[in-house]
Amino acid sequence: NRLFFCADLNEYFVPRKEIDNGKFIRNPENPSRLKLVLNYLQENFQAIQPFEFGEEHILKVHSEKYFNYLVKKSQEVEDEYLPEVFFVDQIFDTGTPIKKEIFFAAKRAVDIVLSATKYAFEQKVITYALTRPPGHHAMVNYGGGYCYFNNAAVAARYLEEKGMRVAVLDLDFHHGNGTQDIFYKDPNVLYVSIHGDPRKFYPWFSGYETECGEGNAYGTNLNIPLPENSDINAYGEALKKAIQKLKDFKPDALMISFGTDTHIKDPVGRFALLSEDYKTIGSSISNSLVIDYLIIVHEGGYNSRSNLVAVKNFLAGLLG
Ligand code: SP5
Ligand code: ZN
Repeated sequence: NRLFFCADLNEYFVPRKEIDNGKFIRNPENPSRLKLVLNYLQENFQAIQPFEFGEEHILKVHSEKYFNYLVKKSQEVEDEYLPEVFFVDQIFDTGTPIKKEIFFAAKRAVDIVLSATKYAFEQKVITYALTRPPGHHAMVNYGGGYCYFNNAAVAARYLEEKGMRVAVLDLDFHHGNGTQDIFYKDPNVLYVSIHGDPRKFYPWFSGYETECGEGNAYGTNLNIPLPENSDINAYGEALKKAIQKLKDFKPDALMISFGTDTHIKDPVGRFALLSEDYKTIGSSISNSLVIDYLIIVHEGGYNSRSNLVAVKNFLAGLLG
């Protein structure tokens, strides 16, 4: 088998509530959403043992100010703290509460993705990192969108420091504003994202097609927003553009930020991808790109059945 996985669902970390549309709702980012995927990976592929990495890896993408905020606030908090003033608290929404366990869980999620990345690099195999909390909304200075540390970005920087050109393809329903923020001025890391149009969907303040990168990194950021209810026809067209951009960049390593909240049955995302479409997506990627190192990082996806079937079909398409 060409695929190995590294997983930890951090089951002790369960955010309870968030504010959606002015009302308290149950926070959908919980461990049970990924349990079927974990079983599937365990039954079909070999596991990689996770290592503990130093905090310095996290500090290569996040500011000390934000890192220290998380440490301090998680030590002080009782129960669950929702940010009171966004951007004064180093958190920008109510999906991202602070609990005692959060620093440990967020650090562990980074370690899972770094372990999968190191293994892919050393063994030249494809690896899947299944963990939570997810990462792609976490910015240099702020957490948000259920994300505390940007798992994929820490791993992308780890590869970058080994001298590689790295591309991040973000297939979560939501724009990965955090990953974009972290690499916006970095010409060695390409960020490409297909997502719900931010004029209508979270994260609202970024994900527009006019955001292309800055300075000598201009052209290394590509946003492809799509309207509500986009199906595989629209999605396939977007994926073609994304793949062409990746080809032109010629990366040594590719990280896929894989969210299954693009599935029609996902309760948070608003696309209309069907289960079998994920095979098409997986095979389009592997048929058109030759890349030495490939790491898939799980992001969003809030229906445990669609998480399972999307991952299963995506890997079936990808591995051929
Ligand atoms: C990692 C990730 O997928 N984060 C997504 C964060 C989205 N948070 C805002 C969601 C608000 C959408 N409300 C949908 C109505 C469900 N009742
Ligand atoms: Zn998402």
